[in-house]
Amino acid sequence: MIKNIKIGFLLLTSAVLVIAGCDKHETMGNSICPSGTFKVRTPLTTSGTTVNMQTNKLNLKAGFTEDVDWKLKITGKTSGALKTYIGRSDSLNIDWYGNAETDVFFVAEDVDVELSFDCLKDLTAKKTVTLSNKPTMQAADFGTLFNNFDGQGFYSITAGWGDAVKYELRLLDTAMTTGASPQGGTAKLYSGKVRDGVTKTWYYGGFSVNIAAQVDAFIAASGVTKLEDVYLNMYIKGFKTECPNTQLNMNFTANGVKNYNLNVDWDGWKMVTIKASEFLNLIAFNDFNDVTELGFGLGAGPEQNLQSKVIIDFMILTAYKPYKEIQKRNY
Ligand SMILES: [Ca+2]
Repeated sequence: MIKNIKIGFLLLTSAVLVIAGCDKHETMGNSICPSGTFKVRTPLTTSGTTVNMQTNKLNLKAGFTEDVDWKLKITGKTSGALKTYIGRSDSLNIDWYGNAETDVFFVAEDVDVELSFDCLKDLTAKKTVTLSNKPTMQAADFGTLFNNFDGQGFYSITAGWGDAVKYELRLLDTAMTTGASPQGGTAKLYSGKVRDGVTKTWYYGGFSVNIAAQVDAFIAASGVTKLEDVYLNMYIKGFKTECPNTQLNMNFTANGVKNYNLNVDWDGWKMVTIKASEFLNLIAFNDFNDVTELGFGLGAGPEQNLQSKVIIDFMILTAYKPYKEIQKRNY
């Protein structure tokens, strides 16, 4: 943590220096480029050439003879996922847990690790590391995962769905070869379509998932129970063009039910984050500890329709901040 603060301070310092360095007509203060005697004291090293990112982190180290502006870039050769660290110091020692700064996540793949310096292009160093498994420590570290539909997490439907006489209903795992979730692999499809093809409707059906164990795990890890500190994050794929007016209802059940209606008025994947306190209460409850179920309802809104469809993936609870903000941490 101290290291992160230090890196943050160094970044700020470098930003000021970079701004100062933009004036080409005058030299103000010290140059950001290292001196002529600058050398790489310890070349870039990785903690392994093959790392199981389900059980391990990747450590990256290098040392220099003086403070220098450096950039360390990790690129997934298959996924295209990216993580960048920048700093100004005379050494670096980074533990990477596999998180990405992009919407695309790292998978089991080779990654390029590239260390470069602003003023010294010829000193760029590159290593390739094989991730023998898709990184998963990030999920545990960043929040409590309900499910990614790829074998991690927990998802048990306790009740419901809809009227199969009136509606053609689908609730299934879908392994997507094209247009896959940013989180990858399999995702969960919910769709409903009126069978007579003409009678528009408000609602196709709903069901609940028992999340008592995840709520316990989340509270044990974060200590958070206030609804305003709890964030529900998930990737949702919208089909605005194919199924306009799709509405997804989400609800938390404790000793009452709180609802959130989301109009899925976009095409493609998007990460949606909703604070638990933004769920409206039918019967008030204020302690997240009491929550036992997460429900989903598939309906229409703001107008009735003939067909609704969403695909969801990577439902994760986070404390204090949305997942996207936490994901940017300097791990
Ligand atoms: Ca998935």
